[in-house]
Amino acid sequence: MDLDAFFASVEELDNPEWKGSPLVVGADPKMGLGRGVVTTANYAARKYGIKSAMPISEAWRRCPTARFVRGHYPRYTEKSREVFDILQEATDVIERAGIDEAYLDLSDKVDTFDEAVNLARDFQARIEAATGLTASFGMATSKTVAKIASDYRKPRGITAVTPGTEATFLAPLAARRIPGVGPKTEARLEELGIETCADLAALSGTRMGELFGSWGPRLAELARGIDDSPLLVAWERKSLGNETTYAQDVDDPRVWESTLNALAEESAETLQKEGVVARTITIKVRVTGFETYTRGRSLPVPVCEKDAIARVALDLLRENAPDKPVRLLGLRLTGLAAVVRGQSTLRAWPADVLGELEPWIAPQRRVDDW
Ligand code: TTP
Ligand code: MG
Repeated sequence: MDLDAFFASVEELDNPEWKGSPLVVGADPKMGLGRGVVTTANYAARKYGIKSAMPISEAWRRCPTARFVRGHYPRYTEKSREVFDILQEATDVIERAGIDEAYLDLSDKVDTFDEAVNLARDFQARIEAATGLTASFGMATSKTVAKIASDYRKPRGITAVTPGTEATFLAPLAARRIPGVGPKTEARLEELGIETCADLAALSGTRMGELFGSWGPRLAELARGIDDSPLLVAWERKSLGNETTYAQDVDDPRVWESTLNALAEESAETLQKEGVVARTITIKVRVTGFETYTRGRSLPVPVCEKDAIARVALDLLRENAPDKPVRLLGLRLTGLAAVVRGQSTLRAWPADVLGELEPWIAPQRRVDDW
């Protein structure tokens, strides 16, 4: 499930007189001189080619008469929760994949794809009646294909990709639609003249490895609709982590780094023992004089490997390098999810994919509930 033009739809809901005319949620366009980007746009604004992540100045040039509004995030969170409550009534095997998207495992609820389509219609009606928002659904045998299918006929779309037809469904679609393909891979695809999933699927695993490194063979499988990644459902614990206090304040960055590495290793061990993955990584730094700050980053793909956790932690530390000796370093993981019905073990995502998927999540924010 993925909600249609989510933030813009909430704005229309709260301001019914805006409905149907172009609406852009994002930075202030300042008559075309504004900086910042489009967060999302309603479907009327998309007719002008306005889309998420486009510079706000370009959106303004494309449609100066559009209504431009700043986002109201607490309200979006509230509406998101209302939608998830409805989905939760039907199944508890549900992965919350973002503020407006979720994966539901319906294997125990339906026997055929026809029944799944009926269930999706039912969900759509209940969501719209209860929240005033519209949603699109994709049904398939895997998360990747279901996600692409949910986007296939928006808004209010329902698309079922029956077993065995995955590769045929994907074949004509743009390769960049594959979840995990970010700006870096997209540029590489363009360079190589690869446009569709069929183009990608035609390449051998070996060739894909040569072209895209460790992510290549996986990308080729995804392009054929092969994906055994399991659902990740919320875990009972909210966070885990640990911290180290130095006997004497330390001003050597190499020591800080080895501390964070050790903390990452401990956390990774716990995660793996419990079969859990984490989406958000936060570091805590206390410098001489007890001044303390935390910095966190959310990843688009939850992780459980030591290297991935350490890499984010070290990046956060380097970007916020302490200017005084350090008394304490901590590492905390939140957004914890358990792997359901292990169809497979979790795949280790290559570091370049983790890095490249990051952009739209605000790269830095304070995490207050350490
Ligand atoms: P999406 O589901 O990608 O977009 P959408 O719901 O607005 O439109 P669609 O009908 O195509 O699904 O993202 C959900 C919300 O997340 C979106 O309303 C705004 C926010 N968002 C960002 O903040 N930055 C981004 O780059 C994107 C793509 C979305
Ligand atoms: Mg959406």
